[in-house]
Amino acid sequence: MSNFELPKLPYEYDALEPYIDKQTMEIHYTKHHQAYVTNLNKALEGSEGAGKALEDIIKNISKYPVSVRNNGGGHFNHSLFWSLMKKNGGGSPTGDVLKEINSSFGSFDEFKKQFGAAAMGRFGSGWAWLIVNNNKLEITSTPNQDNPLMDIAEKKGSPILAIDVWEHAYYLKYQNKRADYVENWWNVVNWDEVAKLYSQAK
Ligand code: MN3
Repeated sequence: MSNFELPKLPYEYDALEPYIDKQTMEIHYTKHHQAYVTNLNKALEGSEGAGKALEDIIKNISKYPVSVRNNGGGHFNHSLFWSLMKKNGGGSPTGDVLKEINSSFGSFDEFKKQFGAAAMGRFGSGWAWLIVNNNKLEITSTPNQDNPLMDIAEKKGSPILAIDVWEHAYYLKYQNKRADYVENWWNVVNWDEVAKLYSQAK
């Protein structure tokens, strides 16, 4: 019996205003993320994967049906995404993360440009990622609810930063203007969480 649950949102629905509006946040969390959780549990019911840890399922996703890939990815990605944002977030990373961004991409501004380009370049629905791969930082993007931990990923690594570029993540406030959403999103990034994930991944 699989009983994955919606994790508690670490802030109020309006905490990321004005960059991410309350209504988008509430629908994204209570409807979209909840549906991934519900459908993941359904997809795993009575199967060999029932009872396994989510990360274990994700890392071996090629062995599972597409419903587990889509909904397991959706649950994993959104759980991570919520933690990567916070009220009064934004600014610049510090310490090891900043050092590594500077040495990998030249500067924080250049990193933002390349990460933004990955977010903009993902056609249709998907995600852009900053990952640690063999101790090095890399930017990648995935379609749908795939992620870089999946064994089917083009570029694999441990994600330490992610942006959801599905239209449901921004359409109510930004309509077709994904670039404005991506630009504003930097104001809510939780760099403390990125630093924590980085220290665990390297
Ligand atoms: Mn989403």
